[in-house]
Parts: sequence; structure tokens; C-alpha cells
Amino acid sequence: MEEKISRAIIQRYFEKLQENLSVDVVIVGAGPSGMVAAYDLAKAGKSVALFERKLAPGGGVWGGGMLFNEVVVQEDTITILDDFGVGYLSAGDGLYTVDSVELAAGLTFGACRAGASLFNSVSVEDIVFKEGRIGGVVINWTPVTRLEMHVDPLVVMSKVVLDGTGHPSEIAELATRKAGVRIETETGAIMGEKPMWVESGEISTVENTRQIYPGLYASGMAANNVSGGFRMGPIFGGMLKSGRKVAGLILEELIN
Ligand code: 48H
Repeated sequence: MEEKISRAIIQRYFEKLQENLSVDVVIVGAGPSGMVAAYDLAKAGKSVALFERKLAPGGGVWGGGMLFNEVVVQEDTITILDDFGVGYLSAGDGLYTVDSVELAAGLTFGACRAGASLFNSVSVEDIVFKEGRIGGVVINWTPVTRLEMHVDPLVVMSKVVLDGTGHPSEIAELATRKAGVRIETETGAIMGEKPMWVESGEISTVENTRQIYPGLYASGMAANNVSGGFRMGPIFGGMLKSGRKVAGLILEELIN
């Protein structure tokens, strides 16, 4: 029995990893925007590999506002919550509260059930940059990167990479710093997140969700950091809408 358990895990994990060595879409970061995008893309029949640095997917959702484990969403994102079967309560003025633990767990479950392959505790440490296009990601175990062990990584190829890494926009940062490319912003560089302005940040997050370089898209707070939008605190409608928007844009590219 002891041997069977270990064998089953090893066999299935390596099958899963092999199936994901070349995919339609790599999503870096299992935050809310990345997981909505993963859900929509997988539902549309695309192969999706989702890499999350931490043990638990969910990004900034879990902690709610200042560790009070509730977040707020607006009326026009309720349909996305319904897709995932996540509950909500009216807070008046078109705002709703959502239990942040239920939201993080619900988004994770939804993305996985839709068919996305989620690899947790895996960090994306570099990009594949070939013939003027981002063509995949370079991965390693998070403990390896945290301990700064000198261990060479593995590579996953994809038609498209989505930067869903949140505030630091790590993939856009790698593209500009290491590949030296100009990205789709006013300056050609990462413009940097601005301070708090909820209404503006919510709108600009969705507006700034787009392709920023051939093969590379940005969503959520990464899109905001790339294009210099305001932050918005623990309101998550913009993140959910950003995930839905970027999935639509990627599908358009993959179909054409
Ligand atoms: C693998 C990585 C890597 C890497 C990072 O920050 P997130 O929750 O992402 P979003 O943009 O979907 O949501 C943002 C939201 O949570 C937020 O921060 C808000 C609304 N802030 C407002 C405010 O005012 O502060 O998740 C990103 C995920 C995290 O889980 C990271 O661990 C992961 O990406 N990640 N995974 N390889 N190189 N970098």
C-alpha cells in the first residue's frame, strides 16, 4: 500500500507535467484575475498551465481588507461569482461582500474543474524570448528559488503568456529588463502603480488589461503596474473583470 500511494502520485504528477510542457496559454500567478482567465480559457477548450509561487492559490484574496476576511465587489461582477458558484451579500449602493476564503477557494476550484492545470509552489523565474516574441516561461520550485540554490530550471512553451503576478508585474519586468524590449505603454517601460483612488483604479485595471508585447498579456494589478493605474484596495470587481477581458483577448488571438 505504501508503495502504491507514492507510485500513483509520482505517475500522475509527471503525466500532468508532460502534458503541460507545451500549451496554448501559460498563466503566471493564481490570483483572482489569473484564475478567472484560466477558467474562461479552459472552458473554451484551450490548454492552460497556471503557475503559482505560493503553496496556496488565491493571491491577495485570502486576507480580505487588513486581514478581515471579507472583500467587496460591484453589481456588474456578480455574474462572474455566479459562474464559480461563490456566494455574496448585498452591502447597499450596488456593493456586495464576499467571504474572501470562499472566493479564493471557489476561484481555485472553478479554474481546476474547468480544466486548467494548476502547479503550486512553482515560481516563474524567467521567460523564453525568441524571434521577437515571448514564447514560454522558465520554472523552478519555489523552495529552490527561495533558498537561492544553484539549480537549473525547466521550460514550458506556450503560444501566449499572461502576466497575472499582481503588484510587481514580474513577467513584464523580465521582458523589459532582460529582453530589453519596449512594451505597449506610453513610455515603452513599466510606468509603476499610483496611490489609492478606488473608482479610477477599478476602471483603469480593466482598460489596461491587454497585450503588452507579442506573446505577452497583462491582467489585474500587473496590468495596473505596467500602465501606471491607481490602486483600489480590497475591492475585487476590477480583478475579476480583468481576467474575463484578457481571456477574451487571448481567445481572439488564438482563433485568428
Ligand atoms: C509564480 C507568481 C510569480 C512568479 C507572483 O496579486 P494577485 O492576487 O493578482 P491579481 O492581480 O489577480 O489581484 C490583485 C489583488 O489581489 C490585489 O492585490 C489588489 C486588489 N490590491 C489592491 C491594493 O490596493 O493593494 O496574485 C498574484 C499571484 C500571487 O499568488 C503570487 O504568489 C503569484 O501571482 N506570483 N507565481 N511565479 N514569478 N509572481
